[in-house]
Amino acid sequence: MNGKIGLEEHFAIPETMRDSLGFAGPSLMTDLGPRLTDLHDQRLGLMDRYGIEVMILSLNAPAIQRIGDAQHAAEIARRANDHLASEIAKRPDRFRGFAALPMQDAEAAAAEFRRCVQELGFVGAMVNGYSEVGGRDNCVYYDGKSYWPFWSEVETLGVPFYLHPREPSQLKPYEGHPWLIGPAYGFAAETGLHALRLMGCGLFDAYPRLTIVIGHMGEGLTFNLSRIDQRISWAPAGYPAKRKISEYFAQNFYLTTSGHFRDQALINAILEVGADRILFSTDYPFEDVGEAATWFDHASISEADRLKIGRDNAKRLFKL
Ligand code: GRE
Ligand code: ZN
Repeated sequence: MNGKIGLEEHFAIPETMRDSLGFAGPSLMTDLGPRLTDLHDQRLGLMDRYGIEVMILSLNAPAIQRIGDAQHAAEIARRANDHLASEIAKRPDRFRGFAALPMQDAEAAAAEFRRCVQELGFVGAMVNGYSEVGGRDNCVYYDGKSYWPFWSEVETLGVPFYLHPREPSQLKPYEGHPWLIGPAYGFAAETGLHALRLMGCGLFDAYPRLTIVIGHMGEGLTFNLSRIDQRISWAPAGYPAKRKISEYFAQNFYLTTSGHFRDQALINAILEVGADRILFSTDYPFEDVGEAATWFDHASISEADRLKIGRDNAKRLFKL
């Protein structure tokens, strides 16, 4: 399929490059750096070859979210966003941008998001999970009340917020099993939990027009929605939100195919949330564009759904 749009597609700046190395496979390590910084050479070539018209670019992970000092986080986020804007300006027909946000300070994050949308023309934000505020022993999630004014601003801006994975905040359960921590499992467990916190705290009752995007075919949530809905009714301390998790998931969330190239998983997602809420992505350069695109182009779904997931949903959601 030609004309695909991808939206979990990463780049790095020198200040954030090393963040990605710990989780990349050995075959990636040697040229991950150049692949993260290059936009116009190898990356554009792969896009041409595999029918990707536009990539919405985002900073690598955890990057800004790992910086304990809020002011430093704001400074690096601004640098990354300005760099991205200047690169997009060279090929506005092929690249768009997601803002990196210094979530360590909710007010600064809202201000940077506004600047990125209104002045740099970005089409949303991508945030890499919880933020370390002051250090690793203070990992902050965004369902907290201090973030609600931030979410109000996001709703007003009217653009999506992509919640991207990072390693789990609590590593004790992974002790002795470091293979579980990264993209194999820990990323999805961490990100799925964060998404559930946002849904269950009532955030979408207060801001019903918020749009959250999650990657990796929904970080495991589509498979579990039904059981979560059923058993929340047993929660001894009650459940603070007004509606079922599956209702928020259907109305406030989109998911992408990033890094999860499997018909069975895609068809499960289509059955749970419908093809209108799923968007193609690769997760370049951690994943192979050719593998992602070749799988998607031949996945056992209808051609109508392929067009929606590959292109039309993104065009509508990001007003491209
Ligand atoms: C990702 O962006 O999802 C990612 C990383 C590092 C390793 C694997 C991976 O940031 O999928
Ligand atoms: Zn990613």
